[in-house]
Amino acid sequence: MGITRKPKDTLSEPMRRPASARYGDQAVELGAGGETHQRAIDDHELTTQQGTPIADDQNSLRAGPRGPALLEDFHFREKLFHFDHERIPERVVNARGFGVHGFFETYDSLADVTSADLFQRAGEVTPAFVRFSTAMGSKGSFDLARDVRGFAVKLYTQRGNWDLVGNSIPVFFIQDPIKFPDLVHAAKPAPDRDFPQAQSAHDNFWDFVSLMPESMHMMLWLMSDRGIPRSFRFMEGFGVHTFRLVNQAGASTFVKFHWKPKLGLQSVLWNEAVKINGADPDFHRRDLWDAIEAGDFPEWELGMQLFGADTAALLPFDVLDPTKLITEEQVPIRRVGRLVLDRNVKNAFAETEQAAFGTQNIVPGIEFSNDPILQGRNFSYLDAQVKRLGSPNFTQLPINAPQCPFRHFQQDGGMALFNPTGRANYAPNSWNGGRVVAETPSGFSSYAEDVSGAKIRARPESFADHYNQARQFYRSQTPLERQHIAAAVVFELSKVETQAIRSRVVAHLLNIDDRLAMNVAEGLRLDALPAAATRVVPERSDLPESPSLSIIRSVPRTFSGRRLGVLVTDGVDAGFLRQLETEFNEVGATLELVAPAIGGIKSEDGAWIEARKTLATAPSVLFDAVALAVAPQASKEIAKSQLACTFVSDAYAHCKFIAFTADARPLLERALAGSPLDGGCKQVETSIAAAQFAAQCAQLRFWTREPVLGL
Ligand code: HDE
Repeated sequence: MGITRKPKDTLSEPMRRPASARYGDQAVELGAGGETHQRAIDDHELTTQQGTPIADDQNSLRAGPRGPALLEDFHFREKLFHFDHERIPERVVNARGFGVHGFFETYDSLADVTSADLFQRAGEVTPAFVRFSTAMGSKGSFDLARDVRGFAVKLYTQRGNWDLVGNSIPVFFIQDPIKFPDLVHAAKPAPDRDFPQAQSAHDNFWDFVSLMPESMHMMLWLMSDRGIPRSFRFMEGFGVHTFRLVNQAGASTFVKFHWKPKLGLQSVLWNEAVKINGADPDFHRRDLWDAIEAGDFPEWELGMQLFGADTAALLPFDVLDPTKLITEEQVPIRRVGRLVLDRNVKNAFAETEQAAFGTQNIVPGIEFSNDPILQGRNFSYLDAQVKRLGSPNFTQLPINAPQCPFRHFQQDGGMALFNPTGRANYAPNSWNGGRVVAETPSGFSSYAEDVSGAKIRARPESFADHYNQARQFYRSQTPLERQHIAAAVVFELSKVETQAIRSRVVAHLLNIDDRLAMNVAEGLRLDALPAAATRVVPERSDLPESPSLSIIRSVPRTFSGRRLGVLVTDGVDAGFLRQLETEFNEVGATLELVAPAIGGIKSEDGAWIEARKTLATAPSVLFDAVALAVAPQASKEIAKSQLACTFVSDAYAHCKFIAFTADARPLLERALAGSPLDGGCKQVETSIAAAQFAAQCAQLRFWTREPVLGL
């Protein structure tokens, strides 16, 4: 037997320990082991979940300071128990989301087409909650994935909650909901290796879509710049499906919903997206959070494409087919109101994570069409919420509860907060002196559409055209945008390991556009073009280009809401910085100083200027345009900085407008390694030049540079 040594409970020679400490700006008390204690002031006592005040939140209860834990420590047990249950399942799709509050304001009464209460009175204001998301990535993935963005809007109307659970792309991959699990399985990480995360650039995704030609149209949208928006604030939203509006008289009008951003459309370049994901994986959510905190509230207009059954019959595609859109030229968009997002959440879990959207949440005056995907979704969302939130009472959570009166006899279940009071929990009943909770004629009643048919599993023949609208989309793009699409397909397929899948995709592209197919085939170095995929519906030549499908053709010509990144050095002219700021604030943009170190810089006149960003934390991919405010004494030094060079060369490669002071020339020369200072680069030293530069930035990108770069 060895000798056991009794552990010492106290140090043999006690040290005199201070009872309090100062850590920078914070004064704290110290415990026997040197641990931090803070004391509650006023009514800020820490309590258990049961409300019992707590004296020590730093040490669990033990038998002696170095002894084992004691079972009766209810405070410790409660903390760990609750912590162990903090996570709920993330959404099976659209897991990574960002929610904000706002309101919807109706422009004019739409009583002619719908009895929906929120559209009856001009100026009516309806509270709103919006959750933006990526579709495929996990909750912890990055914002700049190439993906469709979810655009889910909950409108708390006076006649119930209306959820318009839309996307940033107006068409969908599949035509029948029975394929949704397959689509999502194929797009998510492969089951054996559990990668890649938040990416469509892998074999399974392209294998699936290349066997499902109905997905070609949305695939092109995804490969276009629409798949990598610059910010939630600069993207459109779409209800995707055809819905139905019904007025007081019971007349029906079909409708497609659109959200049009007031700041216009803007996307990033793929090379930029890849770098943003590293520099700031939260780029989109931070952008929206910052804009709202700064009082720069983003707005969208709600647009409606309204059409009757007669028009629907004349359109080139079946309006029930969610892989097709109706161009704005075919059915104009009527702008009916505005959505303003003006309040960040106070708690992301309580509001954003617990927000439960559902396509089935509609209000009297708005109804479904028979779009099979919409019908399938109506079935799916309730299940998804119960799985995530754990109880059918998720509708009682503040973020989900209606803001109008609601009465029903659903009762009990986990976490029931508002069970019916009184004796009646069924209908009909005769309690309450005859003032019973009962039906109302103005309540929701389904549009009495004539429906009949054999019980079959069949796809309508009118859904069989898989290529013509994809071509219309492609042909509506500018040459640069077409090139971006080809480059994106080449990128994605270059990550596909199976040659047969790559070639299969090209076989489909041949049915969309020969030039596109050839460019992709060349980009992949296919040794021979495959035969075009079999097509069921012949090519048609009567689908004109639709300019509104292109981002560049509908560029907003404003720098409002955008950000200028200003690289600053010691010795910079503070007056010049003020000029720049004035000019950019004038056009509604913000300016961010990027210094060599976080503390800031000393200006020419000796004044200290604080910087919130450094060259290491804020590469130029985080800005829409850049300025190089280099002082004479820093000219040589900054040109030696690799970070500064990348700041400049990236901005140049991403076709951004670049303003610079004369002393930034050595930096430009080194960074651009012989590339010319083109029309997108402007020497700026005076207020006039600053104003001109701000005006030039309204073009958002100096696109003429891109072909020269030969990316
Ligand atoms: Fe969804 N979808 N979806 N979806 N979807 C979900 O609901 C589903 C579809 C969309 O911010 C889930 O709460 C099926 C189209 C958004 O919380 C789930 C089908 C469009 C969001 C579900 C579709 C969408 C979801 C997962 C094919 C654009 C996020 C968790 C029949 C018009 C909402 C959840 C939020 C979320 C099912 C197709 C948009 C599983 C079965 C088309 C924006 O219920």
